[in-house]
Formats: sequence, C-alpha cells, structure tokens
Amino acid sequence: SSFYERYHSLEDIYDWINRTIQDSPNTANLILIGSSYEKRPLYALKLSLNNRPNKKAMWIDCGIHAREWIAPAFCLWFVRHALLHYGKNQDITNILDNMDVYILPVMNPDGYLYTWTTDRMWRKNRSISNSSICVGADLNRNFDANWCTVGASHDPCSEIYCGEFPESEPESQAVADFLRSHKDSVQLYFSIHSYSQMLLFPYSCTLDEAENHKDLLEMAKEAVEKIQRYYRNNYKYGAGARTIYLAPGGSDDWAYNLGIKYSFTFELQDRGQYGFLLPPFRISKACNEALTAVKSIALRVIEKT
Ligand code: 0X9
Ligand code: ZN
Repeated sequence: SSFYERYHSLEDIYDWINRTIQDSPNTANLILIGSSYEKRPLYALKLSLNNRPNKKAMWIDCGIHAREWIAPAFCLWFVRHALLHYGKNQDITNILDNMDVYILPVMNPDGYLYTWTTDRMWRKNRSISNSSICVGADLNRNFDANWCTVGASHDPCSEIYCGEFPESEPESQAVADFLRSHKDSVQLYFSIHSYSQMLLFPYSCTLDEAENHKDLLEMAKEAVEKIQRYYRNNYKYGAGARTIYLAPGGSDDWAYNLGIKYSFTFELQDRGQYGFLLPPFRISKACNEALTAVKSIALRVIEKT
C-alpha cells in the first residue's frame, strides 16, 4: 500500500509536511498558526496556485479529535490529490485556480501523539486543569458558539469538557485567531472528523436554522448524492443539532458566525463496524468519498461568489 493508505505517527506527519513544502516550493507554503498545550507546532499548509488578486480561500482542519485517525489521513490525501492532479483533473484545477486552500493536518497534536503511545481512544487535547486530576478539554466544545450550554460539560473529567472559557485551549485559539485574521478571504470551512458518515452544517449549538440553510442543504445533498453515485456509500446530511445532536462550542458554528457562510463538519467512515479503528485498507475509499464531497461543495461556492 502507498504512504497515503497507511496511518502515520505525529513525527511522520511533521516529516511529511516538511517534504511536501520542499518538493512543491511554488505551490505549498508552511504557516505556523500557533502551538499546542504541550508546545508542539501547529503547522498549516497553504496551497496557492496563482497570484490572482482578491483570491478566495477554503480552510480544512483535520484531527481536532485525537482518536479519529482517518481525519489527518484525509488532510494528507487531499494535499496529495491537489499537488498531483492540478492541471490534469478539471475539478481540482478549477478549485485551485479560484481559491487558496489552507490545510491543518493535525489540529490536536498532543492528543494524537497520546493515541499512538498510551490510549488509542483518547479524544480531547492534553491540557492540565487546575481544579481536577482529569486531563484535556474537548476542542470542539471550546469555541465561542453558545459555549458550554446543553451538549457540553463543565466537568474536566467529561469527554465533552468545554474548557475553562471559550478559546481557553491554545489549539482552538490558534485556529480562531487564524480565521479571524483571514475572514475576508476564507469563504468555505471544513472540519474533518469520524465516524458515522454525516455531512453536517450549522447549527449544532442551537435548533435554530441557519440563515442560508436551504443553500447549505442543497450543497450537502448534491455532495452526498455524488458519493452514493460514485462509491455506493450512504451519508446523512443536515443541520448538526437535528442530524446528530445538540452540541455547542464547535468550530463549524463559530466559523459560521464569524461570517464564513459555508461551514461543514464532515464525519467520515464508517458507521460503527470498526468505528474509530477504521483499518488501513479502508483509507482509500473513505478519503475518495470525502474528496468527492469537498470538491463538489467547493465548486458550488466558487459558482455562487
Ligand atoms: O461531537 C462532535 O464534536 C462531532 N462528532 S464526533 O463524533 N466526531 O465527536 C460533531 C460536531 C458537529 N458540530 C458541532 N457540534 N458544532
Ligand atoms: Zn470528532
């Protein structure tokens, strides 16, 4: 199997990032957006193919939850596809001609490392609380979107602990800071998770409908239909709160409220047979499904704007 059809340690991913920017110096740039609680660098890649003025952008983060290994694998898969097929595949060419792409392959490096060394089922980051012996906050409950209301917990021992205050965690703060300073260009936001095969959009922090709900629903529907047509696999789609559960403090809702009106959380394979332990032989199909959907939505956003 190829490099991209295996899971990789944090160290290997850092090496891969280095190699990628060295091999494609005109296309892939390294951006340090911050550092983790344990002081590891949070590196994002910027894929930029030409210097058109006022170019729009899309953001993809992977691995906000440590145990969801298919997510970082997808970020690497996406970068490989973009670098290899630009100028050959019409869709990715069209996307990169019209948008810069920012990719954060591992948003939670401390947690990811911990799943490789100590506890494969770890979800949160690894921040130490001053009120409890329990470690870690759920980074996807730590954003400032109805923070820590129903669907999150103030208990540091909970898997959905929201942290001390919104953006208390350096990983969520780094992403929020980056998006705040790039909100004029970033039009499309993706956060990649697993598992359950769902394409979700705002809101998850309230049962209220997003202002452009119809648009988001239509884009998600089309993306999911393409997955069904090309890969014979089913994904659910809809507003998070009504499709999966009410969960405040997520990055997607926060990005949406910031003004990024096309904001999605993508839950990749599978539906629970292997769950978080998706075997390597499934990586290729899982990533191609997600790639199909991401490209479909990006092309729609380009048309609309
Ligand atoms: O609960 C989550 O954070 C996500 N599901 S997961 O099983 N990967 O943990 C869903 C996130 C949906 N979006 C928001 N809750 N904002
Ligand atoms: Zn997740």
